Amino acid sequence: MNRRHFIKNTALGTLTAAVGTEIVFGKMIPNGYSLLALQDPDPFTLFRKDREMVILNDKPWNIEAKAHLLDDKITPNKFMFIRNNGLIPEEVDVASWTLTIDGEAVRKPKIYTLSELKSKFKTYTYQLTLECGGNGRSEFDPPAKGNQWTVGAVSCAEWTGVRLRDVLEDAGFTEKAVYIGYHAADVHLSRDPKKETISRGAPMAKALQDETLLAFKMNGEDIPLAHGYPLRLVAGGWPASVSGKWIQRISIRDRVHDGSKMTGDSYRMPCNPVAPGEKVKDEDMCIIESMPVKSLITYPQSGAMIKEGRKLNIRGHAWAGELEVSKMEYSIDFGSTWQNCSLQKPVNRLAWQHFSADISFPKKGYYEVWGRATDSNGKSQPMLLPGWNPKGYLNNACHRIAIKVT
Ligand SMILES: Nc1nc2c(c(=O)[nH]1)N[C@H]1C(S)=C(S)[C@@H](COP(=O)(O)O)O[C@H]1N2
Ligand SMILES: [Mo]
Repeated sequence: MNRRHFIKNTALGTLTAAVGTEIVFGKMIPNGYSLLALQDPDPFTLFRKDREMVILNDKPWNIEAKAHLLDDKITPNKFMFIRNNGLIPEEVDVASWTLTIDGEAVRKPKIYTLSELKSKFKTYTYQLTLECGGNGRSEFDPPAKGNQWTVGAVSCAEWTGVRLRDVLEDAGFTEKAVYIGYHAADVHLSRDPKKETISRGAPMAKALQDETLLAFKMNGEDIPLAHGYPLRLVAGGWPASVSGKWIQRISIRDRVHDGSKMTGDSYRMPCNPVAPGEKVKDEDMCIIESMPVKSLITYPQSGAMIKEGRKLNIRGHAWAGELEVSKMEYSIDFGSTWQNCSLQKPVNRLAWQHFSADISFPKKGYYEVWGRATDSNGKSQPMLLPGWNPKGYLNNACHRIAIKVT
């Protein structure tokens, strides 16, 4: 056999260094072969995700759920989507982790250790809905660049932490305070330490809400690394990009925060509707704040079959950004007529609400069940698609499942 098919000594040296011990039959490694020890571990094991979760991207990691996986009232880690813009911090040292409060409008910059945060301030627990602004992007035409989320970039976990308000008030801020901006420990894809992956924020009014947390627990345990361990912002009801993970610093700004992904097309929508594909001027783009009303049928799974004469019990969740969902309906005739579902109140503000209904079908055949939520201002989900926008944000179209009555 031609020896060029085997790896060269220099390459073997590099591999040995990477593995950290002698590769005993290293000379026999076929050229181009990648050693198992140097491959990324499988993401389902690495992040403790269910194997039905869908990997949209591995650099950076972006993983979404399917509708039927989101059936739990409180989303467990294994079904929680991951949305990363950069690389997960590699070494998190909890003992030396600090949170700095600074910015133009802080009275006096202050640094807290994690244990100070936990002991100095009262702890609160809320269920909070986090939906990526790009959830549903895959349906827009012309298509928008970015992760092609279908319906699964939403979660409602139980978050425990201290109120951001209590920390900001402890540091103190002046009347100049307009906005907060976060700074996090994740690494830019280029690995350039001068580049910030994402640094977003929210107006003071949102930062000071009771439910805006600096969280250190998710569902009663340490936050999983991929979801922001050891400290993350959780601002329910707003695009989840406001909920910074791996938080190290929060700046109290005297202007609208201008960090990475606050400007241009990022998390911004045309202030007024535009035609599909139209170019939108920078000054005509507005920052996304409260997310629009939306719902998801989480049971049964699309494609389910039911015997003629039996009732189908459907269930799912509905949410409406800062608002409450006041009505949940379903249709089995492509939106011609609508019937009410029963709808629960949220356990706390900004938590999703659970709905259910028992559906009768008139005869054998193919049906679609469409779900439509209406918020407390009377706004309903659009049946098909909402307005096109350059980055494919805020697709809150009715969720639909296929049913066969046999
Ligand atoms: N530091 C940091 N925080 C971040 C992000 C990120 O890439 N880095 N992504 C944001 C976006 S766009 C979303 S949708 C949510 C996703 O949160 P999750 O991965 O815990 O579901 O985190 C937000 N916080
Ligand atoms: Mo996002």
